[in-house]
Order: sequence, then C-alpha cells, then structure tokens
Amino acid sequence: MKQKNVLVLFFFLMITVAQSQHVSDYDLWLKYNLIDNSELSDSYSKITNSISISSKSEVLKNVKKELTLALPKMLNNKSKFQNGFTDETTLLIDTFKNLPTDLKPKIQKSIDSVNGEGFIIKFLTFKNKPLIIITAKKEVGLLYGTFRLLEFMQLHKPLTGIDVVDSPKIQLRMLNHWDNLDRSVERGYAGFSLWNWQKLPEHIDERYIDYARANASIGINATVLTNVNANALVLTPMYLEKIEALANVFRGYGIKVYLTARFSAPIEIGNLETADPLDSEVQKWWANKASEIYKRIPDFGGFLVKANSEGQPGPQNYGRNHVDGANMMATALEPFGGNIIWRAFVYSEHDDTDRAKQAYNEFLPYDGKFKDNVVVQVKNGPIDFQPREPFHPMFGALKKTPLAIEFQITQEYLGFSSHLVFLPKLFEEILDTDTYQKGEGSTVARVIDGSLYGNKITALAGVSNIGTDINWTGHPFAQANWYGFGRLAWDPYISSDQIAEEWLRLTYNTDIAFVEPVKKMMLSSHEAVVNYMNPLGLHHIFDTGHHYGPGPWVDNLGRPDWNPVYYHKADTEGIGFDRTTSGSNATEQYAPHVQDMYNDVTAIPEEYLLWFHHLSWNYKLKNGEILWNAIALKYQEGVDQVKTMIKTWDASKSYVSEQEYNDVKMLLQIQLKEAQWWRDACLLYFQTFSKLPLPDKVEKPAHNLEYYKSLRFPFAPGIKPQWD
Ligand code: GCW
Repeated sequence: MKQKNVLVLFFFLMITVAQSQHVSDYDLWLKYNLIDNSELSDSYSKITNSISISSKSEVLKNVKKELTLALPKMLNNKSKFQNGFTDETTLLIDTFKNLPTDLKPKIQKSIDSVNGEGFIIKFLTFKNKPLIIITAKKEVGLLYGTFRLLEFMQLHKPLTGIDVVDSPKIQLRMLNHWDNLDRSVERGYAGFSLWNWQKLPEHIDERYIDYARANASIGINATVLTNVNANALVLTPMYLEKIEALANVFRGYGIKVYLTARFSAPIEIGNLETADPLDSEVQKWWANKASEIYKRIPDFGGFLVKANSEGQPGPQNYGRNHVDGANMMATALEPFGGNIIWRAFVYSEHDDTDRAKQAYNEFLPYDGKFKDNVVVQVKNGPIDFQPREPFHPMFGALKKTPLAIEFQITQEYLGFSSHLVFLPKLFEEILDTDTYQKGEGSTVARVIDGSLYGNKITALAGVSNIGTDINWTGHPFAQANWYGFGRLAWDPYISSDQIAEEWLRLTYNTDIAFVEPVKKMMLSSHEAVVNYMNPLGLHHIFDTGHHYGPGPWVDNLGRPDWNPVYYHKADTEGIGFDRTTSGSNATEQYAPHVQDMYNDVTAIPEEYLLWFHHLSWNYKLKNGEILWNAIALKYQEGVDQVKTMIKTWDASKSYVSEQEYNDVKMLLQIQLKEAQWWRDACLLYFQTFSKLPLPDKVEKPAHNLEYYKSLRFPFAPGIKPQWD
C-alpha cells in the first residue's frame, strides 16, 4: 500500500475508534447539560441563587459537591452557599429536626409519611419570600432529594409549586457484582472489574466516586462487590483493608458494602478441617470474622451466599441444609446488624426432577425457619435469566420468609453488550404478574415490597452490567438498564414507559420528536430479542458455556439440564417442555388459578406456550397459524423489529451527536447480524424435526446447519477463555 493510503487508512481508523464510546458517555444520566431555555434557566437560577446547607458530614459534603458541579453546568452561573438559613436563602437543604421552628408545621404531615430514606421537596412562601426546601428525617434523604431536584431540572420540569413526598418502597436496593479478584467479571461485557485491588487501599480511583454518585442518584444503597462464585481470600485482612477503603467512599453516598462469603472459607483461610455449620469451631470462626469486619466497617451490610449450587460448597456437603447454613452465618452477623442474603438458585445433578421445580421443592419446607436477618434471594424465573420466563413459583408461595428478587442487568442471555434491549420492560412484566397466592392482586411486586406478607426485610437485587468501559456498560443503551433497575428498586410500580422517557431525556435530548420514537424503540426491544432468540416460551437454547449465540443442538454436556435439548425437547412429533399435570407437573407449584391457566393450552398466554406444553408442529395457534409456521414467523418478526430499530435510530440522527449516532448504529448492525444468525440456526435445526418448509415471509438462511453448528467462540467475553 502506498504511504498516503496507509495514512488515510490510519486516520479513518482513528475516527472510527474515536466514534465508539465517547467520553461524554462517561457522565451517564448525570450530564447536567446547559439549559438553553432562558425562561426556565432564569427561574432555576433564582431558586438556586442562595443555598443553605451545612457541610459537616460526608453525606452533606457530597450533596454540596454535586450541586457545585451540576448548577454551573446547567445554569452557567454560580450559586452562593451558606451554612444555616438566612434572609437570602432560596433553597434550604436540611433535616427536619434542624429546620427553623416556624417552618416545621408546614412540613409536619409530609415528614410523618416518609421513611428513613425518604425526602420532601417543597415550594413554599416563607417570611413573605418564595423558598424551596429539601428535607428528610435523615441526611441520606437529603442526598436523594437533591438528586431528584437536579433530575427535575435536567428534565426541564417547572419547580415553582413543586411538592414531592417520596420514600423508597424497598429497603435493600442492591447491585450484585460478579467481579473476580483477578478483575475479570463473570458474565461481564463492559470491560474489567472497577475494583482495582492491586492499587487499593491507597489509591482511590475517581471512578469509585462516580460509581457511587450514579448509584445514589437512582437510590441504590447496597453493593455486593464480589462474585457469588466466591473466593475466600476476599475475607482475609489484606483484602478487607481494601474493602474498607471502598466502603469509606461509598458511605458518603448512602451505600453499604456487602461481600460474597464462600462457605468453605473456614477451611481455606481459617485452617479448620471442616466448614460444617453445626461445628462450634466453625461457628466461632464466622463470629470472629464478623467482628473483624465490623471493626473496620461498622456499617458493613452482610454476606451474599451461593451455596450448594453449581459446584459451590455449602451446608449439604456436611449433611446439613440451607437453614442450618444460613442461620449459622446470620447468628455471626446478628450482633452487628448484618444480613445474610441466601440464594435460592439451586439445582442438583443428583436429582432428575425438572430443574424448574427444584428450588421451590427445596425451599418450601424451610418457610419460616430462617432467622430474622436472612433474606432468600430468588431469580425472577425458575430457570436462569432467560429472555422470557414465567415468574418463579417461590414468589408468594413462601409466606413467612422474606424473598428478594434477583434480576440480571448484565445481558448474559440477551445479546451481551452488543444488543439494545431495554430491560425494565422485562422487570416490569415480572413485577406486575399476579401470583394469586393470597387471592387476586398478589403481584410479585407486592411479595417483594412486603405489602403482601409484611416482610421484615425487603430487597431487590440486580446483577451488575458495569465495568471499566468508558461508558460503564458497553452499550450506551445498557446504561438505561442500570438506571431503570435503580428506579424500580426504589419503586417497583413505576412504569417502564416512564423510565425510558426519563432516561432518554436525561441522556440524550429532551425534544419530543426524538424522545417519542426512540422510547417506542426501547419499549419494543425486549419483545424483539425474545422473538429472534426464544419465541413462544422456548428457553435455554444458547450455545454452551459462554451463552453467545444459538446452540439448540447441544446435547453432550455432563448434566442433562445443561443441554439445550433438555429444554426444547424437539422431536418429529413436536416441540416444547410438558410441565403440565401430564408432564413434569411444574405447574403444581403455582396457585390454583395460575395452575389452571398454565395447564390449559387454550388459556395460557402464548408467550409461555412451549415453556409448559409439548405441542405438535401442526398445533394451531390463536392466529390460525400452525406451530411450525408461527415459530418461524416469530423469528422473522424479531429480525424485522431490529431493522425497524435501525430505521428509528437513523431518523434520530440530527438529535444526537455524531459519535453517539455512530456508536449505536454500529451496535444495531451487530444486533441485526446476530438476530439473523439466531433465526437461521434455530429454524434450520428445528426443521430437521418438523420437516416442513419455511413460510414465504421468512428469509432464506444464509448458510447451512452444519455451518452454524461448526462455529466456536473460545474467547467469547464473560467467561474464562478455553479451547474445547
Ligand atoms: O446463569 C448462571 C450463570 C453463571 C452464574 C450462575 C448464578 C455466577 O451462567 O455464570 O454464576 O447463573 O447465578 O449463580
């Protein structure tokens, strides 16, 4: 190549590189763009002209810091700050007990109605002058209230007359990081782990602070720093010192640190011969460990434990059960106010019961037997974070045990960080589902927020999609999943529509001509991925290990329930997993009304059809199509939906920067390519059973089945690379 051409190519590459992940993506939904509407800007400037806030505590210092950062960016001027209320004050930020006495009666009723983390933002006239106050019972409420006020400004909402009284409906709003100590992230698609263990505790990366700010802005108040496939070393002094440094940063943003505890830690780092939960030496070891941790981190949240699941050690290794294990650890943390979050993601290779039934079978007999500081954390569906699953039958069935719901924000089964999938839609679908366990209206959200059974602890967890990528989440739209998770953890009744709209306006542009179509694209993106990956209740037909792309043919893995063929059960007769009374009878784990609905092939919502029924290829669906055609058309519909997403994004070009446009555009192209891959591979494979032709509307596959089966991805992200 001539030198000139090389140079041209070099510049082209530079531009391409520069176009993905622009630095401004780093700011997430906290961009604080200049408000170009002068009327609004004037009104906001008046309101924030003179801010009264004390800066004694870390939390209040952070409140002030955020205002100092945000206001000049949005309003292009500087606010004055004072320590106490003065005649000049236009915005007063203080806890209720510190408010001027003659102000209190105006707030009393509202303050009585908020909880310890709630807040009030109120516009009122005081001493004949307009005043906005942000108040709360505790300082952390002032932090949340301030972020809400700044969000209102970013959304260009009027503040005159503002009257917001809000409290989180869930106590523990937690991110679960599946971060390993070598900084790889299990199922992570956005770079490496944020936690730079080698430089901690001395070096506090600015990112820790920005991570905490982002979380606080959406109300997340707990973070589990390490992978549930745990390494005991994190409980040794060398690591605890580093954890302490992180906890010191996060505390000022209302965030408590949790760790994953490896059940066999007493053996691995304690030199004991056993980890039997009924052994007194083991109990003593955990009690001492707890006291060692709390000396460093007085507000340590507790442990998240994956036990006797996928090879992780647990109480069953010693002939004990989950209650023995969880309660032993809970006893160790109890004196310090810590919690045990015990995962219910269990299934055994020695049990040939339908995997979807195993967790319920195992945990139901333990209902009411856990100590008060134990929460059982249940994945949203009975298998494993599939693009669509029915709700987990444990929800509502355990009536005396607080259950936390675990969502997966990282897109293990949803196209990694290259597919645009707006997950709050999936979360909402589950939260809104009625379990009927205490009559009509017993939604999953009400099980989780405690309003159904009065849980002592309420919790909502999300497996983090955050890493060292400049934009934190790999796909810029995956930021919306972090944002939306936080909003739903605060209030599980907020609509996905509202979340999408807020996020778009905060992140990109407030113009309705941009927001409306792009919001529509986001809201339909979950259905699109279900269509092109797992339509009509199909599930777990992903390729082995890394779960990148389709692998419905895989049948050679060690355990039956690791193989896709176990889940789709396609044969010449038909396809689907019979979980009705004539099959595995998984339906029996639901309330009678739900059982009846799921058992009845004419009553079940078609999106769950093949999850619960094995049906002939000629079975007629409600729209008159035979099952084979319906499956094929759904795959095609998914592909078409991605094409529509590309059109929508193209039409939005003028509303976003060139980098933002290009970044998403390139990712949508990958999504289209992979949607086609899913469609072609799955249809060619299922066709070997159905022996029926593809309907006319379905595009012809680009390759033959052998080609798709031959693809290998030993270095797919999210797992430790391996050649097979
Ligand atoms: O879905 C599976 C994942 C594992 C994960 C496990 C779990 C952390 O493939 O990577 O392990 O779930 O949730 O424990």
